[in-house]
Amino acid sequence: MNLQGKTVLVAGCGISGIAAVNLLYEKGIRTILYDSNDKLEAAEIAGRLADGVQTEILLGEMTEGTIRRTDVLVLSPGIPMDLPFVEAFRSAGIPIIGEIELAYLCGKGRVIGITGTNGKTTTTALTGQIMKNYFDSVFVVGNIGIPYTGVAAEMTKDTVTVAEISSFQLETIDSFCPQVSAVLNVTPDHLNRHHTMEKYIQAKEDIAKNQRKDQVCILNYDNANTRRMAEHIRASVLFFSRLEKLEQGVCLDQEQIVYRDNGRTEVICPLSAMQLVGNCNVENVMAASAIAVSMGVPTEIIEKTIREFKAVEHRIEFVKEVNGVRYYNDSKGTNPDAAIQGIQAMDRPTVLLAGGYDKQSEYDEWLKACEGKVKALVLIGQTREKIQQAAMRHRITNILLKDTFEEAMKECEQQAESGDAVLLSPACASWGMFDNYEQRGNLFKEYVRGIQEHEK
Ligand code: UMA
Repeated sequence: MNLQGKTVLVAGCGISGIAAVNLLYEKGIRTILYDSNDKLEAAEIAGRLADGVQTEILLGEMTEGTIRRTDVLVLSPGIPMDLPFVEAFRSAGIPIIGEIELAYLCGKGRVIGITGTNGKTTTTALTGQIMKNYFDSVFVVGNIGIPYTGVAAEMTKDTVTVAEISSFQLETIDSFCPQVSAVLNVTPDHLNRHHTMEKYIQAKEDIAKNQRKDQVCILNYDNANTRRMAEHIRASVLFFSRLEKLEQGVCLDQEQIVYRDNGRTEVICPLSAMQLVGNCNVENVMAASAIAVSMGVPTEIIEKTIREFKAVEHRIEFVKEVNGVRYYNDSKGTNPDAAIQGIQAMDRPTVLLAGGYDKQSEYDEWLKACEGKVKALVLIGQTREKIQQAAMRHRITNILLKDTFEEAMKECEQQAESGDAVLLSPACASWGMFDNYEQRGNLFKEYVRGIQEHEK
């Protein structure tokens, strides 16, 4: 798609939209920056653009006139494709792409695209670190919190870009074609946005839709949804499995992560050398290893990076022990499946702080994993009553509903005794009470760091 001489409307004034406008301006392309939230201040938005960048800023209702002036619509990931204003652009025959597609069109070099319901951020961060330890020019971008468009202009043909890509972002790709793609797992999430599980799985599978035979797609053999994808994908599939010994792929052999290639076994790393904990992280490390092997990175570099790599922020992150209580921040546990991993990683009675924005998730599996381990369940946000109802079916009786995060934290502190854990693992998105999960996790950590030791 050639954007020269066109007018591009960038929808969404979050970090993606701002980065997209900066990139387009640098390329000499006229932009309109639009946000449906009319409470935003145009001057404040302009202040977030790079120095000297000029754009028209429009807020509130979309008008016919603006649609007529637009040649291409670039959507931020948080904007669903089925909103009436997006429909209006589609009916007018205006091409719609996402911020990832725009960055891909403007960027250079080889791309690694990583998606999946859970583990994306850890796998992307670890893969990025492995690449940085081997290649000279590496960017780590995408859903991890760094807009891809923000760095696309700096790329060269030798650059390796490691991109974490959400299902939201995959809805609006067109020609995006990674050298290596990975789908880590697919379990129910974001069903309010994608409406059905089939559509959600399809969005994830689309990461590989443009890949050719000489490119690679890494899939999780242990997850039925991702294993099935191998039947439709054109790229060469490389599986990883924590549960099965594969003939071809990355798997476990005598407590070691190994790469097996037609009967030849190459040891990548002993499990005991990993600093990351939990089965979910064994899978993330396997996926990153499979990606690295596919990119031609030597095993020694992969092993060294795995040994040195620590947990990413907000993912079962140990914060502090105070008054004998261990506090863990798993704010990135934004869906029930991720939150199952959070509770499974606890080895002591746990006060669990959960609840938030309603993504129409089902909570039973997660609450089943909480049975016998959660001594108090403190709930906040839009989903608190729904979770309370479900929790009662799972013999969780000590349930406390709180209006604010601060009140919830006070309650957690009171409920926990020496030898317990307090875990923030909400099973829900943060929206409604916070801007994002990072803000929620940072507030948790701030509160915990302020808790005083009792007099002994
Ligand atoms: N907006 C509209 N109309 C709408 C909806 C939103 O105008 O109907 C506007 C909002 O008023 C706001 C802007 O869009 O001003 C926000 O855009 P955005 O929601 O796309 O957020 P960004 O700040 O651009 O951040 C996005 C991703 N956010 C979402 O997918 C919701 C970030 O992922 C990502 O890190 C960033 O791009 C860089 O690529 C966050 C996320 O929560 C971490 N992702 C979900 C997840 O991980 O589960 C998918």
